[in-house]
Amino acid sequence: MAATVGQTELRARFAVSLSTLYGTEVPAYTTLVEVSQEVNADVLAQRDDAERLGSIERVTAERHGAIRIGTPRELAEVARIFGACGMYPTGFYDLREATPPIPVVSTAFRPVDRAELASNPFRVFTSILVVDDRRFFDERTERELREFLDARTLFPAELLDLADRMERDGRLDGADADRFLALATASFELSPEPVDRAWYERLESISSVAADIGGVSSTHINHLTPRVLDIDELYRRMESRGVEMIDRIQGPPRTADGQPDVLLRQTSFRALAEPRAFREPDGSVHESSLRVRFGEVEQRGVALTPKGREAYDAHGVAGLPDTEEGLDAADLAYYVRDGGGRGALVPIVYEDFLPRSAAGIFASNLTGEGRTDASQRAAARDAVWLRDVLGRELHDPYALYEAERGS
Ligand code: OOG
Ligand code: NI
Repeated sequence: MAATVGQTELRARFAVSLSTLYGTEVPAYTTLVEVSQEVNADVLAQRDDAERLGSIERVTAERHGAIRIGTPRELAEVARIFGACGMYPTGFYDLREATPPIPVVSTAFRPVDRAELASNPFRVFTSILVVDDRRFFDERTERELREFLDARTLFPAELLDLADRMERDGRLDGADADRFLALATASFELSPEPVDRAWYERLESISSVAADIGGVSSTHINHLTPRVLDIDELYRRMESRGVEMIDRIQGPPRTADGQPDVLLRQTSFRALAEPRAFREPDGSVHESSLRVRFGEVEQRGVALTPKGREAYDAHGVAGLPDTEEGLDAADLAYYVRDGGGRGALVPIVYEDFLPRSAAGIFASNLTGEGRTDASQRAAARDAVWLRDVLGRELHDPYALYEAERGS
């Protein structure tokens, strides 16, 4: 019998395949991965507790990607492709509430079981444009956006069929798995198709994220993010290699030695100018460039309970005790008791995203402030809307952490 491929292996290979693609498209990403691995090797050599928040195998393979899409149909298709890889929609983020506001709502596709996360935690932050939000788009722009988006096909039928078979059977034979990976990876490649300049610029004057989604006829990975065990050290080493980083690390500040890391810290290098073809109003095609895609890196800490998160949102880390025992005793962070005895605690790593940091990541790479009219009507979007569009369960991150803690 020919070897078959299961969902865990497919997910791991998908992460590698996208990483290889992105490295050829955005070479500075490869530098980021190399420097992350150097930092991780150094931390592993220096600190006994280096693997407390995940094995070095997990952390070395760990990536998250970000994609941006336009319609409910596209979102439902993406859910099938990621579903084939054992990645399920988790969490609802409304970036329209951010400063500056971004006309998208988002979820993250990721494994939800601890064993699957340990094998390969690949996750993809996925944003969908809210075309009917009048604060961004007037009636005419909404209509034109819908027309443009409805006319495009992001994912070939063959890919979606393979995805459905994988989800149904839990396995694909080797050749089908190869085909799935080739088609899925190609779907997220930057397209050489010329961009209609007038249309793109019209959207860009409203929001550069809207232009990145609705101004082009395909989707692409916006960034890919390795995980690092010391993000401050990573930041210094990237700058000393001459890679210009955004001016800060998003999320909680660095903690003192021995103090627990919480949630998620992230930083990125600035979007680079990439050559893109543009079609001018007179029909001629010219090579120009766009700054849209970048590289990001992250350091993960313990997941906070709703109560811990409330304290963090109100007062930052100053609102939290500075020991694991303190966090656990006040039920502010998630730990499981180590079966090995003596009541030792094992932290449950934060597997999700932070809307404020996400907004910062979006904002740091916008080409302009954009234009909104706060007096106009917002479009209703919430977790229930998202679940209905997905046609599948939308996982609640807190429920997953609670279940794992066994409380
Ligand atoms: C997504 C930004 C959010 C993160 O790590 O918080 C994100 C995007 O730029 O499309 O990836
Ligand atoms: Ni990201």
